[in-house]
Amino acid sequence: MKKFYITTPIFYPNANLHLGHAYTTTVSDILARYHRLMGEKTHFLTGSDENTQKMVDAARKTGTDPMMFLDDIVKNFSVLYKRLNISYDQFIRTSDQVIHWPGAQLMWEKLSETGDIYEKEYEGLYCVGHEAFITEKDLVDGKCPDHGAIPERIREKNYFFRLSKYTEQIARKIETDELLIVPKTRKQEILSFLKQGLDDVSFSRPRRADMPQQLGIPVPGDESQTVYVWCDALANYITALGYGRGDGQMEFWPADVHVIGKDILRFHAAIWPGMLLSAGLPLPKSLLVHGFITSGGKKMSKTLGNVIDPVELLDEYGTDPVRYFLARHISTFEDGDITHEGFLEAYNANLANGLGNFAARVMTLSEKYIENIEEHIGFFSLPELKNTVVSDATQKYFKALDAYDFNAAADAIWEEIAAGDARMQKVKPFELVKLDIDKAVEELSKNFVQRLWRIAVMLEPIMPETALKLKEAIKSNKKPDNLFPRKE
Ligand code: ME8
Repeated sequence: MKKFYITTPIFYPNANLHLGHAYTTTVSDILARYHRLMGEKTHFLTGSDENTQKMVDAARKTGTDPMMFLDDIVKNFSVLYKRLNISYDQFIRTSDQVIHWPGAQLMWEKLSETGDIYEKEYEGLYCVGHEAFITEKDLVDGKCPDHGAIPERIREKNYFFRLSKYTEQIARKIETDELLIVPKTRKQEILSFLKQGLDDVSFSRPRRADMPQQLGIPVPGDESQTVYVWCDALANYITALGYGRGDGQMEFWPADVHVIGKDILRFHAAIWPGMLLSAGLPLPKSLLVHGFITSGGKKMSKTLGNVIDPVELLDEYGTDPVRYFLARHISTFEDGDITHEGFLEAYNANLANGLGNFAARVMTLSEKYIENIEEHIGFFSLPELKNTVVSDATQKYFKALDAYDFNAAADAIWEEIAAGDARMQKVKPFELVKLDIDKAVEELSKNFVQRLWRIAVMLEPIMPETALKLKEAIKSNKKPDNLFPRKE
C-alpha cells in the first residue's frame, strides 16, 4: 500500500493561532484527505513547539504560570483544528518527555558521533522572536525588522553544529529535486543562499534559570546546556514516528511533504537536511513553501487594525466556506490577500449562487423525475474518477492537487459547476417540465445528477462536510437544505 506522510510546522504556543496558521493547517489537511481518499496509508502530523523562551516570556507578561499558560494555548490549538475540521492523525508536543525527548537526544548523539558537534565561545545577537541568532546586517534602527524588538547581545559557551560541511551535498539534492522544493521560486531562493556557503549553527544554549524544568531538552552529557529549540523542533518530524523509542522503526519516514510558510524555508531546506545527513537518515521528499496572508495588501497587525481572526470567520460563515476561501482565493505560492468584503463577495458568488444554487436546481429535478436513483447514477469514488477521467476539468483537478496547487484544483471544480450551469441555460429543463415530457427531463436530470456527484467527489478534500451532504442528498434523492444561505 502506498504511504503518504505529511506534516505542518509545529507552531509556537506563545499566543493563539491566527489565520496564517489556519492556512497552513487547512491546506495540509486538504492534501492529507486527498491522499487518504486515493487509498494511500496516510499519516498527518501537527503539533506545538514548546521548549521556547518566547512562550515563557509571554506567560510572564500575563502573570500566568508558564506551564498553565502553555496548556491553555495548546488546548486552543485543538479547538481551532476541530472547527476547521482538521483530520490530523497525531499531535506532538515537544515538552513530551516520553514521545519527543529521547529521539531529540538520540539525534544529538548521532550528530556528535559523526563529529559534527563542537564547543565554542560565542558572541552574537539573539532574537527571541526568531528563536535564532541574527546579524548586525539584519537590523533596522537597531531592531529586528520582523519582530520590532532589540535583540539580546549574548556571550556564552555553545555547542555548534558543523552545518557548513553539508552545503554542497544539500545543494545537489535540491538542484536535482531529490529534495523537491515547491514552488520553483523558493528552490531558486534557497539555492542562491546555499551558493554563499552555510555557516555552522549554534545548537545549544545555557539552561536559563527562569525556564521551567519541564521545558528545554538537556544536552546529552552536559546538563548545564539545553538543545537549541530549532534543533529539537525539527526533530519532531521523526520523534513523532518513533525515532529514539520503542523499536525506533519509522514506517512513514521519509516524509512526502513538509508544508511550511516562506519564513522558515532556511530551517527546513538547510539545517534540517544537514541534520539528517549527519545522522545518516534519508531526507524528506518535498517541501511545500507557501506565501504569507496579508489583509488589504498589508501585513496583519494589531496597530493597523486589519487582523482577521479565523474564529470570527468560522462563527460568521462556518467551516467549509472558510476552507473554501483559503483553498481557492489565497494564492498558494505567493502572498495572498484577504478582506472581509472579498470573503463576502466570494461566498455569495461561488457558494450561495454557484455551488448552492446549482445543487438545489439539480436536486429539484432529480427528486421529481428520477426513480430508483441508484440504478442510474454511478456512485464512484475519487480513485475511480481519476481512472476514468471524464473532462478537462477533472484532469486539471488531479494534476493540480499532485502539484500542491490548491487554487487550480478548486478552480477546476468551479469549472465543472460553470459547465453545469451553462448546460442548464442551454437545455432549459425547467421549461421542458412545463411541456410535460417527463422522459426527456428524466434523461437530462440523470446527466445533471451525475455531474453533481462528480463535483461532490472532487469537493471532498476541500469541503468534506458539504461533499457528504451532497452525496447523501443524491443517494436519498432529496434536495438538501439550503447549503449556503445568502449573506448581506
Ligand atoms: O516558526 N500567512 O512557529 P510559528 C501564512 N515553531 N502563514 C503564516 C503566517 C501568515 N501571515 N504567519 C504564520 C515556527 N504562518 C516554529 C516552527 S517547525 C519544526 C517549527 C504560518 O508559530 C506559516 O506556516 O511562528 C509559518 O511558517 C508558520 O506559521 C510559523 O509558525
